[in-house]
Amino acid sequence: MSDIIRFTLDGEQVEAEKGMTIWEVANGRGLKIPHLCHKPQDGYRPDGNCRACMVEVEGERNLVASCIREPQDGMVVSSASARATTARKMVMEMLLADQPERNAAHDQSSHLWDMAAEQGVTESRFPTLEAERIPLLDDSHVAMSVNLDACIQCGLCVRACREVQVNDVIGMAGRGHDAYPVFDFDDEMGESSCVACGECVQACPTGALMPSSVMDANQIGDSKDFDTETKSVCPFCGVGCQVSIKSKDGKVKYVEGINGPANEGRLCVKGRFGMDYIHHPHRLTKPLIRRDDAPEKGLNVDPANPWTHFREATWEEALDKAAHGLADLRSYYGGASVAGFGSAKCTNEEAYLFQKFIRQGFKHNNVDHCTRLCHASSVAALMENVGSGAVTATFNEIENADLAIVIGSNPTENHPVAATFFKQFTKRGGELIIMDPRGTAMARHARHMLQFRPGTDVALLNAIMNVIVEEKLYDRQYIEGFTEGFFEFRDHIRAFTPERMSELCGIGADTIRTVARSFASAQRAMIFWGMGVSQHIHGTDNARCLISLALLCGHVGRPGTGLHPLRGQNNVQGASDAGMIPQFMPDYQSVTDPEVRSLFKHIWEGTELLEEPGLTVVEIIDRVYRGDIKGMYILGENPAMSDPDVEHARKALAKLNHLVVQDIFLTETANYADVILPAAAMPEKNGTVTNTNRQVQMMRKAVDSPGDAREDWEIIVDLARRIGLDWDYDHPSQVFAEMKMSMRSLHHITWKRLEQDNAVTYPTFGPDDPGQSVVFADGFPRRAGRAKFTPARVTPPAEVPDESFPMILTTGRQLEHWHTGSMTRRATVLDAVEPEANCSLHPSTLRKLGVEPGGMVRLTTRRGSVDVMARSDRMVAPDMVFLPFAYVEAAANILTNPALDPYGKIPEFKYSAVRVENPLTEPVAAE
Ligand SMILES: Nc1nc2c(c(=O)[nH]1)N[C@H]1C(S)=C(S)[C@@H](COP(=O)(O)OP(=O)(O)OC[C@H]3O[C@@H](n4cnc5c(=O)[nH]c(N)nc54)[C@H](O)[C@@H]3O)O[C@H]1N2
Ligand SMILES: Nc1nc2c(c(=O)[nH]1)N[C@H]1C(S)=C(S)[C@@H](COP(=O)(O)OP(=O)(O)OC[C@H]3O[C@@H](n4cnc5c(=O)[nH]c(N)nc54)[C@H](O)[C@@H]3O)O[C@H]1N2
Ligand SMILES: [Mo]
Repeated sequence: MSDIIRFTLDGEQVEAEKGMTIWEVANGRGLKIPHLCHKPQDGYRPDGNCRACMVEVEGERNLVASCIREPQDGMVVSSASARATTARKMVMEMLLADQPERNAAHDQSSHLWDMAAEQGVTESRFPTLEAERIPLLDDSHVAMSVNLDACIQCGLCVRACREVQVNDVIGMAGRGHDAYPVFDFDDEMGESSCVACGECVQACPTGALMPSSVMDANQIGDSKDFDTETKSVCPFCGVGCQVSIKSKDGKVKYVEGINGPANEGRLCVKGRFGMDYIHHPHRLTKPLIRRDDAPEKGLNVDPANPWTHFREATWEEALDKAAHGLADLRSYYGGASVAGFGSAKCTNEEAYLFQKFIRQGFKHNNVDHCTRLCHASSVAALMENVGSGAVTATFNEIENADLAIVIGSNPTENHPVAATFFKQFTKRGGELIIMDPRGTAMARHARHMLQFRPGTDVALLNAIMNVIVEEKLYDRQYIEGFTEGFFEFRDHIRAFTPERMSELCGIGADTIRTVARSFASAQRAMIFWGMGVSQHIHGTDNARCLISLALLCGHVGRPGTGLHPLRGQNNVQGASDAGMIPQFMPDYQSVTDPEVRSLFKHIWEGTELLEEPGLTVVEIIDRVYRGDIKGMYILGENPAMSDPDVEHARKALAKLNHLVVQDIFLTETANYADVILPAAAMPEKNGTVTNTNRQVQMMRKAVDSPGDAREDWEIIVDLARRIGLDWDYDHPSQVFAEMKMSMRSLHHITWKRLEQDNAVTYPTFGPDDPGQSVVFADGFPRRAGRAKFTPARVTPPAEVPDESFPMILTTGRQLEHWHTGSMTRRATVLDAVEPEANCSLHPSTLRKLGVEPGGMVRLTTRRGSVDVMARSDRMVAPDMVFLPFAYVEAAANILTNPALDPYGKIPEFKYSAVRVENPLTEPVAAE
């Protein structure tokens, strides 16, 4: 049978591919058949329930819904017959009968009214709904307005919530004409378990669900009331969702997801409702210089009233002062007296310029950024054993997998859009295995939830691999063809029996065996991991285990298989690729390699580079503390909040002779600055960013930056000229062109191509290849093309609980807040949803403490103490406390341990010994 169907549509012979609907064929030919219950552009399958798209088929008594009907050979379809058009108009009129008056429509430009207008329908002849049946308006949610009087029961919101985002909050209640969407727990959205992804708002065709930001007091809004629409990339996490930013009069009005390769139209609460941080009155609008009569450095400066500490300056004066301060230190003490922290919140071009600024300007490699606190250990292990630090497969490849492990990662909060794909995978029958000391929202979707003891990843993973080796479940052919070091590894792993490891990690030997067998027998399996793996003094060992596990079973290099450390910041992959790391030049080319240095000497016009690798984030702060480093340039990072043992870091910052901070807000770090340079935020600038999937994407300016704030790259260039570098860039595209000279990953990726396609995955093999979502099918970028098994031993955390500090403190994140809170605590919706510093403890622990949920607890470690509100959470083990690090008033990093992993140089953010007290009574002992 042929896959092409030939039929007649409105008198013309047309062809359709098998599986297409009549509506799709018509739409492809430019015919406009109304449609309401499906959204082809966002990938919502048609439902056939709204009857707005009826057409006539010769020989059939009833009209058919063209959105679900597939044509057959020889069929004669008429979309424009009198019968079809009349019927469609009738449907439209019936729908409109129950709508609010046209001039009171909640969305003046709703898809429904557009569709009606296209058919010449402006009002309805049918009686309107009886007043008592009109559902109430619900403005209980800060971000979304619910006006069910405009609901046409199309069910798109339910599908958005259940099928696309898999949040399962919205359902339909009632029957027939009285069926309306309802929210779980309560009829009010604001009281439900809704996570405010807003997918339903984006899906709703009538204005029944709208972003509150476009509504007036009478619940009238207009989704087309904007003057520019900019396609860009979300500035928050490493998923790299493509967004359409609708703005009016220089302000963001609302944001929608568009069809990027990673997000396929979806967004989370931050991307959709969190962009207004850029309009906060605290934005830096003028360069600031510390006053000569300022109080001592580091006191809390009020961002709204910094005038006792800082004064405004012109750009000329501020740039001169910033640059000369650094250059003077260079001439008195040598280049190594100055170090730089760059930003993963800036573009690739800015990251490249920043590392070049330090390397060329100060002739050393003391340049690093937040990747050090993040996946440095994962990257160390990947470079060592796979030969490349990036993911081997995009997260979307989970579509092709039949099993996935998610370990030490909380994607529903931290990579929420990736999480939607993970949840969909389980709905299709995929086997999800979660390994995490804390229960996560994803656990509900998992086949196995291994809630093991924190810090015992090596024990657990080695036990799993022990089973695979002992039971010979490994993929011998793969191991022979693509790996090295197997025999040593096999001997090493023998000692780690499930029984012995079970005592350490707390997971039963049987469960370990079951999981090992499942992973080994899966056809295609992926491993995703996060900070729970990397942020330990044995983070590199943890990642080595995950790599070995995948190699053992050959789960790399094929569709639906792979290693995927979920990258954190929106551009941490790109910033690392661009060389903002002390041991690597762009594209992970080692500074110790003379050929690499000579390549850059050539590109950077004679610059001699130092072969000694530079210092990492925590090492730099230590040198500052000791007085060896006297000047710093900190771009878009907030170490006074994000570094471990932050009191120490703050003391260090206070000692600097000269600190230049370039940010969009007056951060805790800026409290220590001598000069503060106001930068444009991501939605205010142009450039490329690279997400966790290796997708290089075009970020575009949607609105002007406030006051005199300037794009980061321009500021870096101006500073470079002032420290004597002969730089000449007028546009980020020129920087991108220079990056291509040394970066193979950008082969076949041009600025022009990105402008056109918005995204290209690297590596790409040609101008028409969208890029490789899976790599290493034919071997690895290592010696002889082989990946390596590196055995890992069990190492205890640097600081274990004892009598004085009997519990375990773990730190991390929450859905609504971004890291140090500088952005999200200034985003209206996000701050309203999560306004107060909090920690989470098991209900039994709270009971012992005599603290009610919502009451205060005191957390004390060897480094400091904070008082913070406590929530009751059964997901947290009874001997643990979870504390997010977004809140300055209870800064988690006052408590954390700065001990480092020897390879990745990452601190142990995930494990400190802590004492938890009721500030009103005495300490509690551990279980
Ligand atoms: N909303 C939001 N999203 C974010 C961010 C944000 O600040 N806010 N930040 C972004 C960044 S930069 C990053 S790096 C990512 C981080 O994303 P994740 O890696 O998901 O971040 P965390 O919440 O720090 O920790 C993840 C998990 O590690 C677990 N864990 C703790 N100790 C251990 C252990 O010993 N072993 C194991 N296996 N697990 C453990 C915790 O219980 C937690 O579930 O998120 C990104 N996305
Ligand atoms: N206790 C604890 N500490 C941690 C972690 C943990 O899990 N627990 N996680 C660690 C991890 S994984 C990470 S990645 C780090 C993150 O640590 P940081 O990178 O220091 O944290 P952010 O708050 O993301 O800082 C970004 C800064 O950039 C600014 N910014 C935003 N956009 C722009 C822009 O366009 N231009 C400029 N110039 N500035 C901009 C913001 O205002 C903010 O001050 O924190 C680490 N610290
Ligand atoms: Mo991170």
